[in-house]
Amino acid sequence: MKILLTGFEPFGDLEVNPSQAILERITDGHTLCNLHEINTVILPVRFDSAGARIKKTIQEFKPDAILSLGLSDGSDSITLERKAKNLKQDVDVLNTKNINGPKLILLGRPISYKSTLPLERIYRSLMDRNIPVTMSDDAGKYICNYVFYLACHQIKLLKNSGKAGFIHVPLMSEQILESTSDVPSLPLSLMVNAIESCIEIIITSFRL
Ligand code: PCA
Repeated sequence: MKILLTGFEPFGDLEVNPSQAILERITDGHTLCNLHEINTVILPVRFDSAGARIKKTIQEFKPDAILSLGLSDGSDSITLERKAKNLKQDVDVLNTKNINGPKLILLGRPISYKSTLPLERIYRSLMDRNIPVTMSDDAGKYICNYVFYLACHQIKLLKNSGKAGFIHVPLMSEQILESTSDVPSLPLSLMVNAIESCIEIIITSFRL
């Protein structure tokens, strides 16, 4: 099975994006990577280049499933995104000033796409293992929602059985400074375990 995993480069004043750190650990030796064809892409946090890269990768690699990860700064749980909106808002991340009002991502396309990943099963599995997990209907209007929407759109064009979805992760405890220790975070190893089990559940969902 072909699985595309995507994460993001650091942005704003972040030195590490946990989505990238998690995926580097997974591709660094998990047995999943020997059993399946896994392609990991770390996307820039820019609408134009991230959009072009995700589209090209899906067209060339033709994945069966896409799992995209991104950081949700301030969150304290693994957040399973249920819905990608056809909306994007350019934001200057350094000044957090809106440059433009929201715009459609793709003209004449659905107002939203639903995640086609087995989110209920993933949710139950993480809950059973006491990993903080929530479901969300709002992936924002920034690059994460944009990549999520484009991935859902491209996989639909590619194959009917294809699945795509997005998971937001919190900051890693390892990157929290003592002076900001009240900022929510989760340990990297716990997030790596959580995402590995998400991938396993996605793979088995094709056999059901
Ligand atoms: N999080 C941002 C963009 C990149 C990332 O990791 C977002 O939630 O849109």
